[in-house]
Amino acid sequence: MTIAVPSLVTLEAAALAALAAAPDAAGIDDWRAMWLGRQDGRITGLLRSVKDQPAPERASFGGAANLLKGRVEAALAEKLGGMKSAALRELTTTAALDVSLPGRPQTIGRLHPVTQTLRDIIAAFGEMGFRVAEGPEVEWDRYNFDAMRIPADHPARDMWDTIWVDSIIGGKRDMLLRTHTSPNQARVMERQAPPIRVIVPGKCYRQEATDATHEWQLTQVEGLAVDEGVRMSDLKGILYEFARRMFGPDRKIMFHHSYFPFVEPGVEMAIDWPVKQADGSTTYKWVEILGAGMVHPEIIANHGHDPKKYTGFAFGLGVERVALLRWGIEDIRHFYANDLRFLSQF
Ligand code: FA5
Repeated sequence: MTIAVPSLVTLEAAALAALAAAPDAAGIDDWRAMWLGRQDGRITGLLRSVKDQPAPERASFGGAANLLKGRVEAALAEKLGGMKSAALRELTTTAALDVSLPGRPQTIGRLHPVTQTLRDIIAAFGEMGFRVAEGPEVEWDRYNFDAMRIPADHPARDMWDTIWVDSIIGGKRDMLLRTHTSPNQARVMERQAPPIRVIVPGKCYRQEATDATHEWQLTQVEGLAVDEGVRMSDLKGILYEFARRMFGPDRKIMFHHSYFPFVEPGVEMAIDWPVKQADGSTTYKWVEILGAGMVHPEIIANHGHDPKKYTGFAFGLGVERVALLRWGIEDIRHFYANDLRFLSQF
């Protein structure tokens, strides 16, 4: 069979017209079988007939037939693409699933503001040469109180009323949730000879009524430095440098005398606390952030070191109070209320 070039043009026009008329996917399948089917497809047949052409025309005929097939296949691909986007458009306008709706964003967690503050405190003292030590949250009475010069009948125990663990030895309650990190002064001095320069961060617990600056659970950072020639001025210098790093150079600091049985002399440090009022104004108040002082010589001696040779300072810093002051928060109780609207601001 020989087919003249004008017949090729007619054939192509017929194929394209039939393709354009195919209404849907099933129509396209029928079209494909009729024109490109392996067995009886008309274009397939056309290509098969190349070999039957007279030798001089065979090459040009084959080339024309292949080009025709290529154009028809391109038209098919275009038609299929058009149908796909039409189907998608239809889906986005009529289906219940709105595929144009953005996906749910993944929420990324962050560090709790008290953890952020604790890390900054550790970094500040780390740069001043303090290494980190740890001690137990459930503590023996003898470390929490006795080692700190607070015997059973001492009125200072009232300041640190606490939560006792149900353990009684020799008719006496002997284990508690520690009220402060100070027992670690004794624990560190027992283990290590001077020079000592450590901080001990950790949770503490107190059975007390809560208010804007008091929680029943709190985080403290104990500081302890023991060496030859350690003086009160060293303590003051370290604490002023800490406050400068934490709050910047412009915050006001107050240092005043205080009493703790385990130091002599004892002091407290307070920082000005700006709190925004409902009318837009700001009020300032002093908020105590730490107790401190020179380690009592008796405690140095009781834990294996010569108090004539060594002196030391210690401090106990409240981490939630530092966080409160740093961001101007009006109530310490927000930190543990587990309200993400508050916590995600930091
Ligand atoms: C003590 O706990 C002493 N151990 C501190 C100390 C250490 C003194 C070494 C001398 C030498 P105080 O009870 O004042 O002291 O607590 C220390 C700090 O913990 C306070 O300044 C405050 O910042 C924080 N703090 C105390 N009680 C609470 C509370 N209920 N809620 C939040 N923070 C508190």
